[in-house]
Amino acid sequence: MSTTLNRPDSAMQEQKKEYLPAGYHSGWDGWIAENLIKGVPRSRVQERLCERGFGEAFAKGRIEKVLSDPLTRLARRFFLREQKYAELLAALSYLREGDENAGQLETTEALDAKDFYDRFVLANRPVLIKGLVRGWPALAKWSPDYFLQTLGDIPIEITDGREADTRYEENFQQHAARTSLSSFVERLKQSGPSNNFYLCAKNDLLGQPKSRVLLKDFDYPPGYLSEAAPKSLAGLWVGPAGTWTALHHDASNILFTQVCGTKSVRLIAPIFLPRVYNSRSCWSDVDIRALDFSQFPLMKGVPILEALVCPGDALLIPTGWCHAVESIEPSISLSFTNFKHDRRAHVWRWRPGLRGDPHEGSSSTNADLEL
Ligand SMILES: O=C(O)CCC(=O)C(=O)O
Repeated sequence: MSTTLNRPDSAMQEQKKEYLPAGYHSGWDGWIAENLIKGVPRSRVQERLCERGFGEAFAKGRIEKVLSDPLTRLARRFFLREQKYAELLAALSYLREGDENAGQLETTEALDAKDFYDRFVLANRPVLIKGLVRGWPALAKWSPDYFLQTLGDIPIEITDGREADTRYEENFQQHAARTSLSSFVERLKQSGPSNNFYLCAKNDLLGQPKSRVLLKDFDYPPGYLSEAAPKSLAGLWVGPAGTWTALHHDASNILFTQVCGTKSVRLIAPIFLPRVYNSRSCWSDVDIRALDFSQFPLMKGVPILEALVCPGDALLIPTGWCHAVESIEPSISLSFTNFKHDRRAHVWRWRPGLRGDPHEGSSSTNADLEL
């Protein structure tokens, strides 16, 4: 039997050459889809096609064809939903902009765990708690040399070659580099201010068996964090002055503590997310150190809070708050996400998994679309 006879009718039909009028190229299909997805009435789209010299029947048919594509319908549904939330956040952000306290970071010398949760964590407000962890032995003991003496010359993973790549944060995997603790320590000693290499929280140094000894040098501030979480899950950051973690948001609350050196943390509330050009995953396109309003006009008026986090200080970076972190001095920090309340109250996801199977006879996009 020949393969041609085996081929289903639909496949044979797909092979038929489609009639397209002169001047109609594939870009027009994309143009139709984009307009329909954004909610332009189909009559307006048809009108424009006719103005461009395409016949009415052809224009109508082409719009139907694009509309019947499940991807167009799916994109329209997502676009409308996103538009709604983005508009709401933008409106709230302009309200907040008018609040004269919006740029003020609350700083306190003492805060008990109840107030920490009631006034800040649950209110999604950042707070700098001066000296919260000043009693940690780590403050007196830790330095790159101390790590080397204590752990020996173990293999570690750092990020390297960051200065040659403006997207070093997203391209994290490409910058992950194996090295030895002794080389890293030597490099830190030789280095002036640099953003080229950095031992970032994903390094798992504290997870290594030899590092157990370091875990004795810090404790969770009483009542602040869940004791059920092993201390080895804390994020360890070690780098020279000049490291720069670009503006991004995380998907949980963070208690950010400073062991050595000073860091500057800039913070932007989550309602400003539609105005920070968060075009890639959790990253913003904006360089908050050198704001360019001609390139990023929506940033005008966005309140930016700034915290100088010194050894012994702790900063609550509440969930969803964008932040950018600069080391003013050679620095060691620890960050924690094991908050005491229900994870649903602060851990969120923006990359959903595979959706459930479709029901027979349904299209994945047959929801209430008003097209
Ligand atoms: O300390 C840094 O460089 C970055 C810290 C940070 O962004 C975080 O803990 O989410």
